[in-house]
Amino acid sequence: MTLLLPVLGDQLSLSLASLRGVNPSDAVVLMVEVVEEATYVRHHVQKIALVLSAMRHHAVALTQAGWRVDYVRLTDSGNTGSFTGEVTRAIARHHATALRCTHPGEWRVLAMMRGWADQCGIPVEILEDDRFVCPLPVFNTWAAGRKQLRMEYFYREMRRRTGLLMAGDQPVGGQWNFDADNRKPASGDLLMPPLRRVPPDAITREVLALVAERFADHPGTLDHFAFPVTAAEAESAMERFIADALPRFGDHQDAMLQGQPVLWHSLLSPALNLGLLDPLALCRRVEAAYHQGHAPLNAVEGFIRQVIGWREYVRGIYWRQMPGYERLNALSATRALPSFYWTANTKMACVRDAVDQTLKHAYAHHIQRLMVTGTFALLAGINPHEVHEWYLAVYADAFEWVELPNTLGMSQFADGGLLASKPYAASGAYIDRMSDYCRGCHYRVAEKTGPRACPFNPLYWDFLVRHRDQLGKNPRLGPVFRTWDRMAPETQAAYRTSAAAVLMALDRGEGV
Ligand code: FAD
Ligand code: DLZ
Ligand code: SF4
Repeated sequence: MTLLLPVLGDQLSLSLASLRGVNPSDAVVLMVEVVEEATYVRHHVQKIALVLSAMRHHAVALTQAGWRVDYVRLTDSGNTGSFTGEVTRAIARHHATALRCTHPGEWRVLAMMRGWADQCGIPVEILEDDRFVCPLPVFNTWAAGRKQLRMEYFYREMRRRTGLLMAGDQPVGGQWNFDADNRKPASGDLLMPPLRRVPPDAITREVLALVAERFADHPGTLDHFAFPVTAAEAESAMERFIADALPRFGDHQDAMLQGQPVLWHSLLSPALNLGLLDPLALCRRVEAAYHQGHAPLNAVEGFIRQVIGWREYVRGIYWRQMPGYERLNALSATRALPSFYWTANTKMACVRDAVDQTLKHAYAHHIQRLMVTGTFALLAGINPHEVHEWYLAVYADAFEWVELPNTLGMSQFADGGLLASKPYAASGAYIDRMSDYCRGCHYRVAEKTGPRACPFNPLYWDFLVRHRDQLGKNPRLGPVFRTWDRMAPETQAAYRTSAAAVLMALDRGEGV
């Protein structure tokens, strides 16, 4: 009997469910580099390099742990280019009698796996991916019968479930959430934490050369590649984050500064999503930093909430709502994604900086994704499916289970409010408050209308008025619509004319 154990590019954990309890002498681990996974959306070159390099390092680690690993490289002759093609070839190569898989991170791949039994004629077992804190049945039980699925209540369940920052059945510090302390802007004269870069080793350098050659027409540059590609490197990146940045993570979580891509963020999402870092172990380490007096509660609680709250919650939403979720477009947004999302060629300093660093680093922090590129797309009525494909392509940490609910639900309100209680719409004043972008911008954030007005300003009002039928009854937006109603008709008309000029420029491909 030979058991074939496919391990996908984001299943790089030695304790993966499908490997546990298996005798290595009865099994072959299959890892495949396939062109379909790099091209089903045009992934950023650094993302492809990250996955392939981490896979090659993981194959070494598995071999050292006693596993027989069949590793198919992108360049191997006969490589069919798809998971199904490579699984079929491997079954024949090893005379495999059964397949044992761990639940993948994408509906598309789950559908593929479910087809393998019929296509290949051997039994396929798909085990729950227990690298997450919340098993999917637990999420579904929590969600069942609730009208609104709000993250905050789910998060409290996860605090109780894990015991993180709990004193008995009460939250440490007497509050579940310290976000009110976490909205401070930052200034360039603050001492920044040092950049946590990992220099590429020989395996990564070989992959970088391969990706440069094979995927030259994909977005992004490879020059700044510096992601951890092994569990040991991820652990050391975690320790450096805790030492240097965690204490101020909370204070400046929403801040943005020109030319500063990371600030006090952890940059750990790629390692977490590939499986190089365990989310619960990371949170326990961060909690220990609080108990040791190294980091304040607002920082530690804020960080833990992102990981056991948001990260687990969006995964639950994804699997509960798929496959239909991907096609939702509650606001009927149809405009094409502007070309500057791929080039950074825009006069809007905020969008230019966010896209430019995305192309250079395959990374932008949450507020840049949500309130700069995301809010602009929302206000401009960009087709949410195109927005989704952009986020899935350009970020090193983008896997559909986490990217789709964040983009389609949180950022674009395309699920009509299942995930967010109101759209993340904002005028330029928000970006001005939280960043230094506006100082260096062609546009003037204080101008509300006219050719030099910050485009976010007229688009904000135009968006709300365009969607008044759907949003007018939202209690959180009542005061905003009342402000609009109190405006003089000429002011309202000026907003709408300025917004129309921006939208027309987008439609004509003239850029903004
Ligand atoms: P930190 O700010 O240091 O946060 C710590 C960790 O918390 C992150 O590493 C991440 O694992 C988790 N986290 C924080 N916010 C979220 C969130 N909203 N959802 C899930 N996990 C969260 N995150 C991804 O991992 N992959 C994606 O493809 C992705 N796409 C996004 C698309 C949009 C439109 C938006 C608004 C957010 C998206 N996020 C995504 C969430 C968040 O922006 C990133 O997790 C975060 O920026 C990663 O950087 P970091 O590791 O420095 O995070
Ligand atoms: C993203 C990605 C890329 C670029 N390449 C591969 C690959 O060659 N082999 C592989 O096993 N996985 C790759 N991945 C990750 C998969 O796309 C990911 O496992 C699925 O989308 C499920 O989340
Ligand atoms: Fe962005 Fe408007 Fe500020 Fe320019 S003025 S940086 S477009 S918010």
